Amino acid sequence: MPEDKLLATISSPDDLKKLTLPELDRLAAEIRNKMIGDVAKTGGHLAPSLGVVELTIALHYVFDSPHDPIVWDVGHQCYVHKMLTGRADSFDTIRQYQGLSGFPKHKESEHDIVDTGHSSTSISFAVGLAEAMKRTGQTGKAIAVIGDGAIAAGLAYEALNHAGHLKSNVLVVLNDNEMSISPSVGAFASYLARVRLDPRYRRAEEGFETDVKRIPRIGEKVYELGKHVKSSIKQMVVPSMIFEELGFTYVGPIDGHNIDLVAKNLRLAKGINTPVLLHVITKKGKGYAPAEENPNRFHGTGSFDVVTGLPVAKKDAPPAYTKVFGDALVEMADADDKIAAITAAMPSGTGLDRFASEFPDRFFDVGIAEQHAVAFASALALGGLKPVVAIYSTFLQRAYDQVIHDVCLQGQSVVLAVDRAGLVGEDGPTHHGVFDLSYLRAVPGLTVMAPKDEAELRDMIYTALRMAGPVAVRYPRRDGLGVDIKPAPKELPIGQAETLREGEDVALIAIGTMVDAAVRSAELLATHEVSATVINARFAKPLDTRVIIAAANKHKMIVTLEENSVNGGFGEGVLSVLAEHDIERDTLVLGLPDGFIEHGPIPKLLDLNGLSPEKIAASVIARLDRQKHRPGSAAILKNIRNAIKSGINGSNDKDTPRRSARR
Ligand SMILES: Cc1ncc(C[n+]2csc(CCOP(=O)(O)OP(=O)(O)O)c2C)c(N)n1
Repeated sequence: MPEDKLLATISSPDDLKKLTLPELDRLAAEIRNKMIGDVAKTGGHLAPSLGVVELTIALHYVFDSPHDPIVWDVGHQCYVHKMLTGRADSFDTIRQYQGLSGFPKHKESEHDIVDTGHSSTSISFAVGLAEAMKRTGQTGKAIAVIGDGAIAAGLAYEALNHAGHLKSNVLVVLNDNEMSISPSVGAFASYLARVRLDPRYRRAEEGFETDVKRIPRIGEKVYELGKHVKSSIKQMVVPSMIFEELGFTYVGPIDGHNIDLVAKNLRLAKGINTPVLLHVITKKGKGYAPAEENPNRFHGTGSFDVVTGLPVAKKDAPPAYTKVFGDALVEMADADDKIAAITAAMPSGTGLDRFASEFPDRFFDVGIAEQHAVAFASALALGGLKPVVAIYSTFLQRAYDQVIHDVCLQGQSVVLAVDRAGLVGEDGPTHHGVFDLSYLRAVPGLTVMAPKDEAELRDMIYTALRMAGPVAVRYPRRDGLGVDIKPAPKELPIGQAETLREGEDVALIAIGTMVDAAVRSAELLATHEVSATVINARFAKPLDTRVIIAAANKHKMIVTLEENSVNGGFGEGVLSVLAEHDIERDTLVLGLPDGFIEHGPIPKLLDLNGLSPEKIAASVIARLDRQKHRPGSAAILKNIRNAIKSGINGSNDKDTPRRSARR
């Protein structure tokens, strides 16, 4: 096992530039070793980062970050970059609460140009930076590093198209490992495979280089000058060299694990001030056998045993919501051959892998293309199928216009299975799904539901598939509560809430994950002589107006609870029902604050943001006391105030977005 001798000497990319080529190779081994050891404990995006060790070293060796801004697409492969830019010492805190983020984060380092987590934005950023730098007299080359999965998304293509038009000074490094999370799909992936394998192309490239270089004295110079000619030769022999057509000088494909070769080609690219695309071939998981053999599992892994590569055994837990969804859909599709399932490059993440293997003819992986996934689903519905699109809440944001324009305006019966709704934990602000109740509630004609437990999720999917019109079901990235799942799913009445507990003083009206929290807070409140009604709203749209009004009339206070931003969320919906009916009642809207929430364990983040049962109870009692609805002893009040104070301080850990410097 290599020691971290060389890595210990690197506190910035400048230190890297002092090393010799053999030392760079040794450094690569040290980085791999440290990354595997640390991620085995913290979990994280191991395979993508193992695949770019040499590429990252070569980039920082040749370019001057941040003068030459490097934008990492998605950002899940940035671990080596973090280690080379002064964060090797704290790398073992990655993804831990208040530790390093698992994604680029500007507040951590000036080398992290943008905070990312969603795919296919890097070329847009590189082009924008290049154009801004040009107009503000800054030198430097803007670089985007993008994978073969992410480059197939519409957004990346739009940026390539624009870069070619502007002739921007950008370098796009295409990190081609033939994998998205699962193997890359689609015609573009097949195209890249043809480029990789085309022997005519390889012969042409090697022949051009060696033939020209052999010309005595002037060979090297002609080779340099002939870079553009070389591209044209490729165009003649490789069918439709798409990047050249878009205005890029195409270089490659080259072995991305050969630091010398990558550095040489990066230097070539550095000398060209129009768009260049360098195509590097890498192996996902490179250098760690279990990750090379199973790059899908090691794309994003929990903690594991370094020797065996096996996950650290988890205690027996109820099935995750995602699994319950996947199994329910298989069961329902078995009985109804009109049901089709769609994923945007996440068959296993969304639990659709079982559906894919059992009904391959009705399963569509569209690649990282959420917009297309939703519009395509609408068309499947138009054609008579019953499409279910499973997308994480945070990634559905990208398809918002398709939800409005292509599904709801058309009134198509599409089921949006909105996974990872709520806080997601260690992936942090780019991945928390805390806006969907707000953005979906605004769409006319869309029914929006959230289950209180895994059994209700199954009922909701069943209900959604039986109703006419568009419907979204949002559920969390969490294990279920361990409730019984009845043999037959039941159809739920649309727009009807369910009362779980009757009380006198306050009504806790909760949706989704917050229903369980409300039940527990009601138990805590009872110990403080506050009797609480608990209502499972089930629907964020349509709201159960009748139940809300009755609750407001019966109780001193209405409390709404949601694992979503309070801005435009469920609670605001309830408030507008009260306002509409001229009901004046004390209200408390509990949810996530107006801010981006950092990474950390879900229970901790919930507690910090006042959404644990204890904090909910404390907030309720404090408000009741303020309103003099409850006598409240001084001691209780003091405890409550302290609890709330620490909650508020904790939740101030929110991420404040950086403002662009105005010069
Ligand atoms: C908009 C969006 N959709 C889905 C994802 C989930 N996701 C993260 S990485 C990834 C695969 C990226 O593949 P590729 O670009 O080839 O990079 P690799 O992981 O192979 O290095 C996906 C689908 C995302 N981050 N953003």
